[in-house]
Amino acid sequence: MPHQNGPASSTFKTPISLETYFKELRRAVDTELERLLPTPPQCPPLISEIMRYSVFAGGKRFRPILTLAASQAVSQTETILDGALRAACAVEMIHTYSLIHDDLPAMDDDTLRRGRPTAHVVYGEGMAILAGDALLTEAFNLLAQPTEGATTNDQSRALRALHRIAVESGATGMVGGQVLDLQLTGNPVDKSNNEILRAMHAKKTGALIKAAAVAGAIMAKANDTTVNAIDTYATHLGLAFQIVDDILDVEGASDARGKTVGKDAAAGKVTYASIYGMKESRNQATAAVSAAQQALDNASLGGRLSEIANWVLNRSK
Ligand code: GRG
Repeated sequence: MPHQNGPASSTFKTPISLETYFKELRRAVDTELERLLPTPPQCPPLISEIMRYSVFAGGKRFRPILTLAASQAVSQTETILDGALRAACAVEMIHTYSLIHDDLPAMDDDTLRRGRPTAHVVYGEGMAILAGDALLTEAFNLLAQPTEGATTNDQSRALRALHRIAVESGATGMVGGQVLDLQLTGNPVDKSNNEILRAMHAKKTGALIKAAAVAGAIMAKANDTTVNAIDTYATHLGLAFQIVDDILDVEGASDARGKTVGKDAAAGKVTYASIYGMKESRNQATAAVSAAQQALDNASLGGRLSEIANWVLNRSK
């Protein structure tokens, strides 16, 4: 898969399986994250170690893969654009920070994440909080800093992507969703009140997934109509991702998922599974994926985005 700076120019290659495609993109993201994460002597060795401990613990890299796939769908090539790769890494840093903080005793109090003891278990709460803070800040540094050879247009696209990522990550997005989650825990809503459940999930999980896809589209020079189509696709995709996550928390296995399963019910969490049951939850996930596919069809967007939507529905971890 070519990896280049500047406008995309490569042509389609022999199709590879989705699994191989994921593997290749994961490798590209991991290599870039390794290169970009701060190292001593620029920062204390310990913060560099904790950031790497959590980032390289073996996540699926779903969000950065989505960023790259969205940029490829827009550019109509399988080229990995440097700008899209930077946005992909920024999104993964924010996602990892959110997991570190979510696992803290003050929040979900989890001891297992990505198959490893959580950061606060290994390094203590203070250091885990700081590693999360550092990842969040580094994500913003990544897209705000001027890159070699970048034009004014490249920089203004990076700023637009950064703005969108900020809106979807903060109080109006993921942080807001986490607030609703904490407020709702132990105060279950019922079916008649499902708007609250939807709003919580749209913000807590959906917002960053949406930002991931939209940032990829922006970095590939999508026009506003295409950005809106990707936005609609990713909104439905984020909902499906969360519903399936709720299902897997009931049906999945801890070793496959690399995190404690069954915790939602034990903690009195409001989930799709607890309100609708498994069958109706699965129906709703299927409907959300169909709506995501429809958004792609309406905008004649090809590439891997449709396969990714099907993967979300059928994933087991
Ligand atoms: C602390 C501000 C703040 C937000 C936390 C991410 C999050 C918000 C909470 C995590 C709780 C949770 C299980 C949410 C369900 C969806 C989700 C984000 C799952 C984890 O994402 P994956 O499955 O994880 O992509 P990997 O490890 O593969 O990257």
